Parts: sequence; C-alpha cells; structure tokens
Amino acid sequence: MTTQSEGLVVAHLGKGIAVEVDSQIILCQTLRKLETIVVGDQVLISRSSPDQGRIEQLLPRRSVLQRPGRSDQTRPVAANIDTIFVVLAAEPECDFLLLDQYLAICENGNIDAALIFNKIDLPCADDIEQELQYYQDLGYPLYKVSASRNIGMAELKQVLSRQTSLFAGQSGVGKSSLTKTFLPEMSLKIGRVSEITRHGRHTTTAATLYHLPGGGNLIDSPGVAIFGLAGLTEAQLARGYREFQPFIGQCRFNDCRHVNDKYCAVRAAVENAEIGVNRYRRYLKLREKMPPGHHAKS
Ligand SMILES: Nc1nc2c(ncn2[C@@H]2O[C@H](COP(=O)(O)OP(=O)(O)OP(=O)(O)O)[C@@H](O)[C@H]2O)c(=O)[nH]1
Ligand SMILES: [Mg+2]
Ligand SMILES: [Zn+2]
Repeated sequence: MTTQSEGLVVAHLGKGIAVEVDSQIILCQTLRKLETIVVGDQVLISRSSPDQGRIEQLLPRRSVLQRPGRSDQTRPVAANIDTIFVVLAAEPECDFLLLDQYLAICENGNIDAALIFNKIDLPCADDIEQELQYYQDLGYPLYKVSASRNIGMAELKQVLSRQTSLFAGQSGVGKSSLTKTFLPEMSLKIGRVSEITRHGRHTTTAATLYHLPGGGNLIDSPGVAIFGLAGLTEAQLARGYREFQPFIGQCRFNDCRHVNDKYCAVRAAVENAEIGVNRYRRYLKLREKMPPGHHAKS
C-alpha cells in the first residue's frame, strides 16, 4: 500500500488538480466517486511519481462557497475560506444590493465577512459614508483604503496574514489592484505551477489559491461578482440579514415572510428604526429576485 499525504488544493489545471504537499506541487487526478474538489480543499493523496498522484479523500470542510450551476443546482467554487472581503468604492457607484447578497451567503455559510472601501483618495458622498457606518455598527469590520495611493494597506495586510481570504465585489472597484499590492509575484507562482507539472497553462476561469508573502492565503476567483444568492432559501435570506435575527423568532406566525404579514416583528423593528429601512428594502428586493422554488418555507 502506498502512503498517503495530506495536501492543499491550490488550482485546477487543464490536465488535473494542483495539490500542494510540503510546498511542492503534485498534479493529481481525482476519483469520480469523490465530490467536486475545489481550491482550498484539504485532501489526502497518493503519489504515482514524485510530481504526480491521485486524490484519495476529501477532508472535512469548515466552509464552502457555492455558486449557481446548471438548472437549480449550485456548485462549489472554493472551500475553507475564513473571510470574504467585499470590496466597494466611490466609483463605480456602491452596489449595496450585491454587498447584501455576499453578506447573506457568509451568514449562512460559516464564513466571516468584512468590507473594504477602496479609493478613499476620491471624494465620497455623505449617504455612502452613513451606509458604510451602518454595516460597521452591525459588526462587519470596515477597512478604508486606497490601493493606488497605498493608504490603509498595512492594517489590511495584517488581517490577511492570519487567514484564508477572498476578495469579492463588482467590476472596477479595485480587487486586482489590491491583490497586486499584496501579491507582487502572483504571475510568477502561476508560471511555476505550469512549469513543474508541465501540463499546460493555468486556466484563468478557475479559482486559484496564493500564499501571501506576509502570511495567509488569498483565493482569487474571476467572475466572483455574479454569484447571486447561490441556492439560499427565503428563510436563509432573512437570517442573512444579521440585524433581523433577534426579531425573526418574535413574529407571530412561524412562516412569516416579513413582507406584509400581520404581527411581523421584523417590520415593526423597521418602523421603530431598530432595523435600517434601506437594508430592509434591499431584503425585499432580493426576496423578489429569488427563483420561485426558493420561496418554499424552510
Ligand atoms: N483613484 C483610485 N483608483 C483606483 C484605486 N485602486 C484601483 N483603482 C483603479 O480602478 C480601476 C479598476 O481597478 P481593478 O483593480 O482592475 O478592479 P477590479 O475590481 O479588479 O475589476 P474587475 O477585474 O473588472 O472585476 C483601475 O483603473 C485602477 O487603477 C484607488 O485606490 N484609487
Ligand atoms: Mg480584476
Ligand atoms: Zn416577520
């Protein structure tokens, strides 16, 4: 029997999965019967040669980020992420609806969430500042930075060094700019993976895990902006609004939708200004956008 070693999945390559074992990259095939293996997964592998092997077992995940797949399915994108940093900026205009989607996914998926407000070198409207303050008051850490002017980046680097992170957010907010400052040798690493495995180029459509020079891991996943709600149910969406949680149990009817329902404690809290009306409106909007199947009680 060959010995098995524990490894970390760092990328999907054309011809297999790149697994890092003792800072060496092993190109692995996977067994069909195994679940989809994603970047960030811890796995057990057996080697057939010094740089090739097979994934034998998927080790338990502490979190998994899903995205919508074909028909009503979701498929995993990355595993074992500790924190998703949602990047916003004064330009392009802040998409708080997208932010709320990410926060709802995190609340339901054992992933911490934090906000990065980039481009603080640009002027910012008061209502944006207020909205950001609301999220901070909810307990989401907020980092105000400028990637291009190198403001506030040292503190962020510290935070990133302690965990596995992912930057999310709409196009143009500065995710790549941030990544580049923390990961100057990013392309180098991709080159090394291809070179070592000699099996074609890295596919840029898949997620990749990078080790940050200052410690910590950063998962880069292109197209991460279009996740939607990735299979959340209506009840999960409501729980995904952190400040609703203390009120949800107090609604008179346990199938309350928190819309026009009678004796709804969430709505009452909105009227008493215990829940921000903007956040509540965004909840209603996201609820309406849910596919019909997800309106079932749960
Ligand atoms: N003024 C200012 N511009 C910035 C800052 N950071 C990034 N930018 C600019 O914002 C634009 C978009 O930055 P990217 O890093 O490409 O944004 P992205 O989030 O990776 O966008 P996608 O890859 O399309 O999702 C670029 O023109 C950057 O130069 C900043 O701190 N201040
Ligand atoms: Mg980018
Ligand atoms: Zn209710």
